[in-house]
Amino acid sequence: MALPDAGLAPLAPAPWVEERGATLRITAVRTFLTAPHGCPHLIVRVETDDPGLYGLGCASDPQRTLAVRSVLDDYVAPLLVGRDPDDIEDIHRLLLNSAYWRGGSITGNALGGVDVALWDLKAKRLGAPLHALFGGRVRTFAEAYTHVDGRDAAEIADKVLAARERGYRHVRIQAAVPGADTYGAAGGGTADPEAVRTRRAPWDGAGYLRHVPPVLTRVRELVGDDVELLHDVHERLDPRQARDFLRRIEDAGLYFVEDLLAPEDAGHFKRLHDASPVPLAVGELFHDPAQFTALLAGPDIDFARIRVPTLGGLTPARKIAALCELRGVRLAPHGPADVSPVAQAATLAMDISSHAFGVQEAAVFAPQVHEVFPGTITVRDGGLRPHQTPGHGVDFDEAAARKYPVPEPLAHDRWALLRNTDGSVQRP
Ligand code: GCO
Ligand code: MG
Repeated sequence: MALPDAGLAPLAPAPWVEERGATLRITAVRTFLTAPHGCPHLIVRVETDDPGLYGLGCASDPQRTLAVRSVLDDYVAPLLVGRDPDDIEDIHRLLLNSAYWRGGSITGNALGGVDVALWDLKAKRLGAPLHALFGGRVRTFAEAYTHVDGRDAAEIADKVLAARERGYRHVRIQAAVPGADTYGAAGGGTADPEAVRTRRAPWDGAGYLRHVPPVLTRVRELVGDDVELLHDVHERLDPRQARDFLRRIEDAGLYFVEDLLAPEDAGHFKRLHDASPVPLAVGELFHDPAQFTALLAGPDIDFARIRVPTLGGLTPARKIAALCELRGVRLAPHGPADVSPVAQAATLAMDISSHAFGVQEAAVFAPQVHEVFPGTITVRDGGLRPHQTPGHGVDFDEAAARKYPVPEPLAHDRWALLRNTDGSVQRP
């Protein structure tokens, strides 16, 4: 698709463009697909008429990668070429409105990729690390958490203690339910890779309620109190089961339990939050800031699991972070391997400059990811530390990226195959 010539007036010029006269102009919005560790990443590069000055963002949605790329290539890029990259707030709202029917994760990730790239560009232009534009640091590092899972409490506890040895003070623990598909744990308790790939094991909600709480409690007994334990329910319980689960896990002393309910059942959080001392975290599935503001009014949650690309970038994410600070809710941004090192560094700029920050989910990236994304930030002593270089500090090596094409078929059935024991489909 041919982009408008940079010399052309932008399709949607800002009314103040004449006042300001000649400034930096966006000459191209380019997208790149790469999968250095198997998970598809969609990277956005906003280029300008200052050679060598560009911004990088991440629009990675492993479930709808090509749709997000089309939004960027076919709809967003033509609206941005010729515009001044400085007008981040104006561009964010203009792009949101340009779709008319606003919102959704595909639009969110597309706008998120552009938004992070524009913030990166602005910081580079000013010669400052990105967090300096957000009011500067309020902490030395951002506490990070890692994932462990296992088939029984002893195996999980050993992995928690090993993670503690590596410096982590926060560890997410997932327990396999024998014979059932369990999120984040060893393939539903089966060693059969084909059974894991085809998700032959069903989700068994009653079995999860019986099996997992005593395992979580036993892990706490085995590892002691010198480590924070987290658990992700992954939106698989209904409100009645969720109430029961909270009661059963009280003695595990969890730092938070995540996605206890699906976004569709978020109206039940208030009752659960009022009835239980167990801290609640939710939000990786939220693509509209209004989903957070509804829960922050109470507040009916304890942690906001913001996924910066999906929410539309740092512009909306930082507004939710500010509201969290004012409402006494903590940030626990999403950051597994489907969030690229570009998005992780951008999220870290928010974490390090927000008083609301609590803990950052931190993927452990394979060496080939570092090759594609020079400057990838890794966890050290249980925390993440931002670069002091201009921008978010992570670059993108196009040649290296081409070595890791996205595997076909891109449409995958990972979440479509999951069913309950009665054969009905189950949420991911
Ligand atoms: C988490 C998330 C992920 C999601 C993944 C979907 O808490 O890290 O639940 O594991 O499953 O991001 O693409
Ligand atoms: Mg999760």
